[in-house]
Amino acid sequence: MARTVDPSGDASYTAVTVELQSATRRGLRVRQFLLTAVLVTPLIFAIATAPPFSAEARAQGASRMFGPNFPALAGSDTIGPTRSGNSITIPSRWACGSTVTNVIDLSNQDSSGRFLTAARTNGVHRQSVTTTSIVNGSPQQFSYLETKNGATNGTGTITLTDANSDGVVDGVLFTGAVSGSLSLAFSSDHNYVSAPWAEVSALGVDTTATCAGAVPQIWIPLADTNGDGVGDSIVMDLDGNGQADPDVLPGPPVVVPAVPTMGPVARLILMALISLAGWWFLSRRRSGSSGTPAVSHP
Ligand SMILES: [Ca+2]
Ligand SMILES: [Ca+2]
Repeated sequence: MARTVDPSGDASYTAVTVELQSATRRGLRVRQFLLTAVLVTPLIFAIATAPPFSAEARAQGASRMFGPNFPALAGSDTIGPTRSGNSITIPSRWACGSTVTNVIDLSNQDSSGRFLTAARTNGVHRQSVTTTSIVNGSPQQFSYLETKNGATNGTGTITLTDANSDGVVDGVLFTGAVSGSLSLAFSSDHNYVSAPWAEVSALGVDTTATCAGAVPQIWIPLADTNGDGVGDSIVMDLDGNGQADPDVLPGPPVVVPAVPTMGPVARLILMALISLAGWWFLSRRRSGSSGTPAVSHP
Protein backbone atom coordinates (compact mmCIF):
# COMPACT_ATOMS: atom_id res chain seq x y z
CA MET A 1 0.00 0.00 0.00
CA ALA A 2 1.27 3.51 -0.78
CA ARG A 3 2.37 5.54 2.20
CA THR A 4 2.26 9.31 2.19
CA VAL A 5 4.52 10.87 4.77
CA ASP A 6 3.35 14.14 6.22
CA PRO A 7 6.51 16.20 6.92
CA SER A 8 4.70 18.18 9.61
CA GLY A 9 3.67 14.96 11.40
CA ASP A 10 0.02 16.15 11.44
CA ALA A 11 -2.01 13.01 12.24
CA SER A 12 -5.30 14.42 10.83
CA TYR A 13 -3.63 15.29 7.50
CA THR A 14 -2.33 11.74 7.26
CA ALA A 15 -5.77 10.30 8.04
CA VAL A 16 -7.45 12.40 5.33
CA THR A 17 -4.80 11.39 2.84
CA VAL A 18 -5.20 7.71 3.61
CA GLU A 19 -8.98 8.07 3.39
CA LEU A 20 -8.67 9.75 -0.02
CA GLN A 21 -6.37 6.98 -1.27
CA SER A 22 -8.73 4.37 0.06
CA ALA A 23 -11.71 6.00 -1.70
CA THR A 24 -9.72 6.24 -4.92
CA ARG A 25 -8.85 2.54 -4.72
CA ARG A 26 -12.48 1.67 -4.01
CA GLY A 27 -13.53 3.65 -7.09
CA LEU A 28 -10.90 1.91 -9.16
CA ARG A 29 -11.96 -1.51 -7.87
CA VAL A 30 -15.58 -0.76 -8.69
CA ARG A 31 -14.63 0.29 -12.22
CA GLN A 32 -12.50 -2.83 -12.65
CA PHE A 33 -15.28 -4.98 -11.30
CA LEU A 34 -17.80 -3.41 -13.68
CA LEU A 35 -15.43 -3.79 -16.62
CA THR A 36 -14.80 -7.39 -15.68
CA ALA A 37 -18.53 -8.02 -15.32
CA VAL A 38 -19.20 -6.43 -18.68
CA LEU A 39 -16.52 -8.57 -20.30
CA VAL A 40 -17.38 -11.79 -18.51
CA THR A 41 -21.13 -11.54 -19.06
CA PRO A 42 -20.86 -12.11 -22.82
CA LEU A 43 -18.46 -14.95 -22.11
CA ILE A 44 -21.03 -16.66 -19.88
CA PHE A 45 -23.70 -15.92 -22.47
CA ALA A 46 -21.51 -17.30 -25.26
CA ILE A 47 -20.78 -20.47 -23.26
CA ALA A 48 -24.44 -20.90 -22.42
CA THR A 49 -25.57 -20.52 -26.00
CA ALA A 50 -22.69 -22.06 -27.94
CA PRO A 51 -23.14 -25.47 -29.53
CA PRO A 52 -20.80 -28.27 -28.45
CA PHE A 53 -17.25 -27.44 -29.48
CA SER A 54 -16.61 -30.97 -30.60
CA ALA A 55 -19.12 -30.61 -33.42
CA GLU A 56 -18.54 -28.59 -36.55
CA ALA A 57 -21.33 -26.32 -37.77
CA ARG A 58 -21.93 -28.54 -40.78
CA ALA A 59 -22.29 -31.56 -38.51
CA GLN A 60 -24.90 -29.63 -36.59
CA GLY A 61 -26.66 -29.06 -39.88
CA ALA A 62 -26.82 -32.79 -40.41
CA SER A 63 -30.11 -32.79 -38.56
CA ARG A 64 -33.46 -32.17 -40.17
CA MET A 65 -32.38 -33.05 -43.70
CA PHE A 66 -35.33 -33.83 -45.95
CA GLY A 67 -35.72 -37.56 -46.49
CA PRO A 68 -37.06 -40.66 -44.77
CA ASN A 69 -35.71 -39.49 -41.38
CA PHE A 70 -37.22 -36.02 -41.60
CA PRO A 71 -40.28 -36.20 -43.83
CA ALA A 72 -42.47 -33.37 -45.02
CA LEU A 73 -45.65 -32.75 -43.06
CA ALA A 74 -49.07 -32.70 -44.74
CA GLY A 75 -51.80 -32.33 -42.16
CA SER A 76 -51.64 -35.47 -40.03
CA ASP A 77 -49.70 -37.28 -42.78
CA THR A 78 -45.98 -37.37 -43.35
CA ILE A 79 -44.31 -37.61 -46.75
CA GLY A 80 -40.84 -39.08 -46.52
CA PRO A 81 -39.15 -39.47 -49.90
CA THR A 82 -36.77 -42.36 -50.36
CA ARG A 83 -34.10 -42.97 -52.94
CA SER A 84 -32.83 -45.96 -54.82
CA GLY A 85 -30.06 -45.22 -57.28
CA ASN A 86 -31.20 -42.32 -59.41
CA SER A 87 -34.88 -42.72 -58.59
CA ILE A 88 -36.66 -40.81 -55.84
CA THR A 89 -39.96 -42.20 -54.62
CA ILE A 90 -42.37 -39.84 -52.90
CA PRO A 91 -44.89 -41.96 -51.02
CA SER A 92 -48.06 -39.93 -50.85
CA ARG A 93 -51.68 -40.98 -50.61
CA TRP A 94 -52.50 -38.10 -52.96
CA ALA A 95 -50.45 -39.69 -55.76
CA CYS A 96 -53.25 -42.14 -56.43
CA GLY A 97 -54.51 -41.50 -59.95
CA SER A 98 -53.99 -44.19 -62.56
CA THR A 99 -51.61 -41.99 -64.54
CA VAL A 100 -49.94 -40.24 -61.62
CA THR A 101 -46.51 -41.48 -60.70
CA ASN A 102 -44.67 -40.73 -57.51
CA VAL A 103 -41.23 -41.61 -58.89
CA ILE A 104 -38.86 -38.83 -59.94
CA ASP A 105 -35.76 -39.70 -61.96
CA LEU A 106 -32.49 -37.80 -61.56
CA SER A 107 -30.27 -37.31 -64.60
CA ASN A 108 -27.89 -34.87 -66.33
CA GLN A 109 -24.97 -34.82 -63.87
CA ASP A 110 -22.60 -31.83 -63.99
CA SER A 111 -18.78 -32.07 -63.80
CA SER A 112 -19.04 -32.38 -60.02
CA GLY A 113 -21.42 -35.29 -60.27
CA ARG A 114 -24.47 -33.35 -59.15
CA PHE A 115 -27.74 -34.13 -60.86
CA LEU A 116 -29.20 -31.12 -62.65
CA THR A 117 -32.43 -32.60 -63.99
CA ALA A 118 -35.36 -34.16 -62.18
CA ALA A 119 -38.19 -35.60 -64.26
CA ARG A 120 -41.30 -37.72 -63.99
CA THR A 121 -43.79 -39.26 -66.38
CA ASN A 122 -47.51 -38.83 -65.88
CA GLY A 123 -49.36 -40.83 -68.51
CA VAL A 124 -48.62 -39.18 -71.85
CA HIS A 125 -46.97 -36.22 -70.13
CA ARG A 126 -43.29 -35.99 -69.30
CA GLN A 127 -42.35 -33.19 -66.89
CA SER A 128 -38.79 -32.12 -66.12
CA VAL A 129 -37.01 -29.40 -64.20
CA THR A 130 -33.35 -28.57 -64.94
CA THR A 131 -31.03 -26.38 -62.90
CA THR A 132 -29.66 -23.67 -65.20
CA SER A 133 -27.92 -21.39 -62.69
CA ILE A 134 -25.96 -22.20 -59.52
CA VAL A 135 -25.01 -19.44 -57.08
CA ASN A 136 -22.89 -20.11 -53.97
CA GLY A 137 -23.28 -23.84 -54.49
CA SER A 138 -27.06 -23.78 -54.63
CA PRO A 139 -29.47 -23.62 -57.54
CA GLN A 140 -30.87 -20.20 -58.32
CA GLN A 141 -32.69 -20.74 -61.60
CA PHE A 142 -34.34 -23.67 -63.38
CA SER A 143 -35.98 -24.35 -66.69
CA TYR A 144 -39.06 -26.51 -66.83
CA LEU A 145 -40.49 -28.47 -69.69
CA GLU A 146 -43.62 -30.54 -70.19
CA THR A 147 -44.05 -32.70 -73.23
CA LYS A 148 -47.19 -34.50 -74.34
CA ASN A 149 -46.70 -37.55 -76.50
CA GLY A 150 -43.17 -36.28 -77.08
CA ALA A 151 -44.18 -32.80 -78.27
CA THR A 152 -43.52 -29.67 -76.22
CA ASN A 153 -46.60 -28.81 -74.24
CA GLY A 154 -45.25 -26.06 -72.03
CA THR A 155 -41.96 -24.54 -71.02
CA GLY A 156 -40.61 -21.70 -68.91
CA THR A 157 -38.28 -20.73 -66.07
CA ILE A 158 -38.36 -20.82 -62.30
CA THR A 159 -36.22 -18.29 -60.41
CA LEU A 160 -35.52 -18.17 -56.70
CA THR A 161 -35.76 -14.48 -55.83
CA ASP A 162 -34.20 -12.29 -53.15
CA ALA A 163 -36.42 -9.21 -53.21
CA ASN A 164 -34.69 -7.37 -50.35
CA SER A 165 -31.14 -8.35 -51.42
CA ASP A 166 -30.18 -9.76 -48.02
CA GLY A 167 -28.68 -12.90 -49.55
CA VAL A 168 -31.61 -15.01 -48.45
CA VAL A 169 -34.19 -16.34 -50.88
CA ASP A 170 -37.66 -15.04 -50.10
CA GLY A 171 -39.75 -16.03 -53.10
CA VAL A 172 -40.14 -18.06 -56.27
CA LEU A 173 -40.92 -16.52 -59.67
CA PHE A 174 -42.50 -18.54 -62.49
CA THR A 175 -42.50 -17.36 -66.09
CA GLY A 176 -43.63 -19.09 -69.28
CA ALA A 177 -46.41 -21.65 -69.42
CA VAL A 178 -46.91 -21.18 -65.70
CA SER A 179 -46.71 -17.54 -64.67
CA GLY A 180 -46.81 -16.05 -61.21
CA SER A 181 -44.94 -16.06 -57.94
CA LEU A 182 -44.85 -17.68 -54.55
CA SER A 183 -43.77 -16.26 -51.23
CA LEU A 184 -42.46 -18.45 -48.45
CA ALA A 185 -44.21 -19.45 -45.24
CA PHE A 186 -42.47 -20.79 -42.15
CA SER A 187 -43.45 -22.75 -39.10
CA SER A 188 -43.13 -20.70 -35.91
CA ASP A 189 -39.90 -22.51 -34.98
CA HIS A 190 -38.49 -22.08 -38.51
CA ASN A 191 -37.99 -25.82 -38.79
CA TYR A 192 -40.30 -26.10 -41.80
CA VAL A 193 -40.89 -24.05 -44.93
CA SER A 194 -43.90 -23.98 -47.20
CA ALA A 195 -45.71 -21.62 -49.54
CA PRO A 196 -49.06 -20.01 -48.78
CA TRP A 197 -51.53 -22.59 -50.13
CA ALA A 198 -53.70 -19.88 -51.70
CA GLU A 199 -50.71 -18.79 -53.79
CA VAL A 200 -50.07 -22.40 -54.81
CA SER A 201 -53.68 -22.69 -55.95
CA ALA A 202 -53.43 -19.37 -57.79
CA LEU A 203 -50.49 -20.80 -59.75
CA GLY A 204 -52.80 -23.51 -61.06
CA VAL A 205 -51.85 -26.40 -58.81
CA ASP A 206 -54.96 -28.42 -58.04
CA THR A 207 -54.92 -28.88 -54.27
CA THR A 208 -58.56 -29.91 -53.88
CA ALA A 209 -59.75 -32.36 -56.52
CA THR A 210 -57.32 -35.22 -56.19
CA CYS A 211 -58.45 -38.82 -56.01
CA ALA A 212 -57.64 -38.75 -52.29
CA GLY A 213 -59.36 -35.46 -51.56
CA ALA A 214 -57.88 -32.07 -50.76
CA VAL A 215 -54.14 -31.83 -50.27
CA PRO A 216 -53.29 -30.00 -47.04
CA GLN A 217 -50.47 -27.50 -46.93
CA ILE A 218 -47.14 -29.34 -47.26
CA TRP A 219 -44.26 -28.35 -44.98
CA ILE A 220 -40.67 -29.24 -45.91
CA PRO A 221 -38.10 -29.60 -43.08
CA LEU A 222 -35.25 -27.07 -42.95
CA ALA A 223 -31.73 -28.12 -41.95
CA ASP A 224 -29.58 -25.79 -39.86
CA THR A 225 -26.53 -25.35 -42.09
CA ASN A 226 -24.91 -22.40 -40.29
CA GLY A 227 -25.05 -23.72 -36.73
CA ASP A 228 -27.22 -20.96 -35.29
CA GLY A 229 -29.79 -23.45 -34.07
CA VAL A 230 -32.43 -22.36 -36.59
CA GLY A 231 -33.39 -24.21 -39.75
CA ASP A 232 -32.38 -22.30 -42.87
CA SER A 233 -32.04 -24.48 -45.98
CA ILE A 234 -33.61 -27.52 -47.60
CA VAL A 235 -30.91 -30.21 -47.68
CA MET A 236 -31.61 -33.67 -49.08
CA ASP A 237 -30.73 -36.89 -47.33
CA LEU A 238 -32.89 -39.10 -49.49
CA ASP A 239 -31.04 -42.33 -48.74
CA GLY A 240 -31.42 -41.64 -45.02
CA ASN A 241 -27.78 -42.27 -44.08
CA GLY A 242 -27.53 -39.07 -42.01
CA GLN A 243 -25.32 -37.35 -44.59
CA ALA A 244 -26.42 -34.82 -47.18
CA ASP A 245 -26.67 -36.51 -50.58
CA PRO A 246 -23.50 -35.22 -52.30
CA ASP A 247 -24.99 -35.53 -55.78
CA VAL A 248 -28.06 -33.42 -55.02
CA LEU A 249 -27.61 -29.65 -54.82
CA PRO A 250 -28.49 -28.21 -51.41
CA GLY A 251 -31.04 -25.44 -51.36
CA PRO A 252 -29.98 -21.84 -50.73
CA PRO A 253 -30.67 -20.23 -47.34
CA VAL A 254 -34.27 -19.10 -46.94
CA VAL A 255 -33.95 -17.86 -43.36
CA VAL A 256 -31.87 -14.90 -42.19
CA PRO A 257 -29.24 -16.07 -39.64
CA ALA A 258 -30.48 -15.69 -36.07
CA VAL A 259 -27.12 -14.18 -35.11
CA PRO A 260 -24.26 -13.03 -37.33
CA THR A 261 -22.84 -16.25 -38.71
CA MET A 262 -19.77 -17.30 -36.74
CA GLY A 263 -18.02 -20.62 -37.08
CA PRO A 264 -16.94 -22.67 -34.06
CA VAL A 265 -13.31 -21.62 -34.44
CA ALA A 266 -14.16 -17.91 -34.57
CA ARG A 267 -16.46 -18.44 -31.58
CA LEU A 268 -13.61 -20.09 -29.63
CA ILE A 269 -11.21 -17.25 -30.48
CA LEU A 270 -13.77 -14.65 -29.41
CA MET A 271 -14.39 -16.46 -26.13
CA ALA A 272 -10.64 -16.82 -25.51
CA LEU A 273 -10.16 -13.07 -26.09
CA ILE A 274 -13.01 -12.22 -23.75
CA SER A 275 -11.63 -14.60 -21.13
CA LEU A 276 -8.15 -13.08 -21.41
CA ALA A 277 -9.57 -9.58 -21.08
CA GLY A 278 -11.59 -10.58 -18.02
CA TRP A 279 -8.58 -12.31 -16.48
CA TRP A 280 -6.44 -9.25 -17.15
CA PHE A 281 -8.86 -6.95 -15.34
CA LEU A 282 -9.18 -9.36 -12.44
CA SER A 283 -5.39 -9.66 -12.13
CA ARG A 284 -5.09 -5.87 -12.25
CA ARG A 285 -7.49 -5.73 -9.33
CA ARG A 286 -5.51 -8.31 -7.36
CA SER A 287 -2.19 -6.56 -7.95
CA GLY A 288 -3.76 -3.20 -6.99
CA SER A 289 -4.86 -4.58 -3.63
CA SER A 290 -1.64 -6.41 -2.88
CA GLY A 291 0.52 -3.37 -2.40
CA THR A 292 1.19 -2.02 -5.88
CA PRO A 293 -0.19 1.52 -5.94
CA ALA A 294 -2.70 1.98 -8.72
CA VAL A 295 -2.52 5.77 -8.26
CA SER A 296 0.01 8.00 -6.64
CA HIS A 297 -0.64 10.90 -4.42
CA PRO A 298 1.39 14.10 -4.89
CA1 LIG B 1 -34.12 -11.91 -49.12
CA1 LIG C 1 -29.41 -21.92 -39.25
